[in-house]
Amino acid sequence: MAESISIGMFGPVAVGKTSLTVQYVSNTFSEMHDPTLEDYFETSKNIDNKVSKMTIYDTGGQELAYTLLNDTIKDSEGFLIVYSVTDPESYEKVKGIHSKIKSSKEGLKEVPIVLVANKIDITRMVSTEQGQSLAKELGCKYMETSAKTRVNVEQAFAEVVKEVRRIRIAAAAPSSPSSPNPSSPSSKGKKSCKQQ
Ligand SMILES: Nc1nc2c(ncn2[C@@H]2O[C@H](COP(=O)(O)OP(=O)(O)O)[C@@H](O)[C@H]2O)c(=O)[nH]1
Ligand SMILES: [Mg+2]
Repeated sequence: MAESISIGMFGPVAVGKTSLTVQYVSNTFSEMHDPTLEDYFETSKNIDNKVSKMTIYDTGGQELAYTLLNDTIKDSEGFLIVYSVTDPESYEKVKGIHSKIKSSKEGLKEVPIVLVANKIDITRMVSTEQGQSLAKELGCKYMETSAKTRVNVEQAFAEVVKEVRRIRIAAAAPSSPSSPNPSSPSSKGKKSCKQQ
């Protein structure tokens, strides 16, 4: 039976959120940029031999319109936080976006989040090491992509689906043997989204 997963695309403006989504869903790329475009996309993908019916919410140019972002955060189970390796300012904004998502999902032990460094087909101003260390600090998976050449686009979305699955299983079996503390299900403390 197919599973349903909703994914939110977050990140500053012009980093490639729409391009990654459109490349993933329709195998196309456009040089055109409409910063206000806001939409959701539906697709079915086979990931690790299991079909996932995905709804992908693409956030637009309303970086500061937090009520709108809040609604999308609530509707999403997994998240891609995207920055551009050509734009150090976008890298600097990741932490704020991450904490916004985490605080909206405060009741959850873990949140499936993948940090995505996009536009690796052009000259870099943010290194792989910077990306990896930020992902480690935030407790997220890390992927480097190009929405233009399709490098790692499938993999980035597959990674968040795998995180959603892992965390669903962990939440359904709170007292599994891998859990070091049997009383942990009742603890309401905030945890990082993924222990590396
Ligand atoms: N070279 C290159 N350009 C990209 C890439 N991803 C997006 N772009 C371009 O960057 C601009 C902004 O992309 P868009 O997807 O609209 O960004 P958004 O505001 O985050 O949704 C557009 O002109 C895209 O064509 C990429 O991986 N490589
Ligand atoms: Mg967009």
